Amino acid sequence: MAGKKITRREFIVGSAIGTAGAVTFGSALAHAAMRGGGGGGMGGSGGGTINPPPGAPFREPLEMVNLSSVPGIVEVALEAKPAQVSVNGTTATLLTYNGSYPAPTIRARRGDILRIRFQNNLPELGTNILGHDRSMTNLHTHGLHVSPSGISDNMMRMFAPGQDGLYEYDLMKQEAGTLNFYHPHLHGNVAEQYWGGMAGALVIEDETPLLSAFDTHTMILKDITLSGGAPEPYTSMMDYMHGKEGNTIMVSGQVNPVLPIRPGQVQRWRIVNASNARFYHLSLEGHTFQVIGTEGGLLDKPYPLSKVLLSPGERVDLLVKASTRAGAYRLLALPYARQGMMSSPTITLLTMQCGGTAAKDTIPSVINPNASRAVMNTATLPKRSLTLSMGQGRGYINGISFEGMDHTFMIDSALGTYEVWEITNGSGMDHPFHQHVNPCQVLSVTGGDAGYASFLTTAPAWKDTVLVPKWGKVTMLVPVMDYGGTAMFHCHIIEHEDIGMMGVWMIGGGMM
Ligand SMILES: [Cu+2]
Repeated sequence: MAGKKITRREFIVGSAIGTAGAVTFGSALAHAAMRGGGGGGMGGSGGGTINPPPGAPFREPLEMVNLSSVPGIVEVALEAKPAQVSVNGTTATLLTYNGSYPAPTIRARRGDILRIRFQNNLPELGTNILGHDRSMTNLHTHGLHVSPSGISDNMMRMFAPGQDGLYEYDLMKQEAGTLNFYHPHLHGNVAEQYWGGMAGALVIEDETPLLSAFDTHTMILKDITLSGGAPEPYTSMMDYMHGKEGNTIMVSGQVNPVLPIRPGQVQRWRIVNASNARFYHLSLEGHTFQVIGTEGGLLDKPYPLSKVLLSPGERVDLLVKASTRAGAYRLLALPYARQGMMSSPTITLLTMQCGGTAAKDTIPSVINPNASRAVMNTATLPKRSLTLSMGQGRGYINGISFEGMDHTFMIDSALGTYEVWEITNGSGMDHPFHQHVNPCQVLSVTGGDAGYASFLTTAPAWKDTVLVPKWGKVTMLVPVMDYGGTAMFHCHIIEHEDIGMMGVWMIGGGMM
């Protein structure tokens, strides 16, 4: 068991693009104007449809090569650089890690030391419209319960073009069986680098063989709009206020890939929303998802859900048991209004092609017997109130727009304690709230999608990114465990982080 969880349990009382059929539109504002257009076949409930024809067979993201032969050490070389990539058949120069899109998947185990030899080979790119240098970068291992200090997950580091350095993460207390990811995290230019392609999966392997028999797929949901053979540039503050949504919507770099499955077969799908601002209200035609894990670990049992809402930064681990009836079933993103009344289109993300010899797989009834909801008297815990808001081209937490360590809302937390954070959304758009280092459990959700709220307030789900609905509120139980240092919390609509919807978390006094 992870030390993190043992510590928690001391407190636990009970257990409780461009293809034919694809529709092109520029900004979120355009969604409202688009009614019933597109490749058709489905009537979207307000936002139209994006229904490209089935594409090539689904391909897993590339795997990162482990350069270490020493047991217990995973060492990889990670290079940020521009590279020519085929985006749905169109060659474009994207910002990449190691030249691939999406970036290669890093795999490690709990207890490993993960070393990332990092090299910034981005060219000089000048200054963006927020006044930040586009060429500087750094690295965040999103979801890892590791130190935020030194050469670990330290957001204070930065790399100029040509600079290199070592990141090293002690995975001693990291939960097993988790899908995390990595991406840049340098305030003011993250949105452009992330939009341009810099994101990859970071898997901490399971510790039991329970799920190893199931075919497992890593699905990275990412969208982009190309312009002149490059990612469409950020040209106005509206790009930052709305967050960019692309007209080419991909699963692990492919538009509507075809995933074979046998009738009755069970597959494990691990899905990360690595899009800047697009939400995915997932649904699989003719099937129910069996949700078995969230960001912070595997759940006690499968939770049957017909729809899974995944906001930017969130991940879900699920089992799909194919119908006994052969045929094509589409993985869809259903219409969802993340701001105001404007619904997104219905989007075909992937086609599950069911056929061949029938399988007799069964969904396990127990997944992780150690998973439980933390139950404690929250009334006695320190309470933090955070209000997210937008205005004048900036994002705010408690009225302060992050500009640097000397201009930010700050939380000082004692190490080895629990806190209750109440996050209020004082704006008419949804904000996915992400805190580094320590995953939380959701105590209550006011507003937004009822299914999302009921799942997260009943399942023993650990979360590092939680959707705070427009004009709504989320309260969460936050363990402050194992690692002191200076960490961050922010909106994971990446543009909102860049315009200041971020704060600093001083844990145990903080450290640089
Ligand atoms: Cu936001």
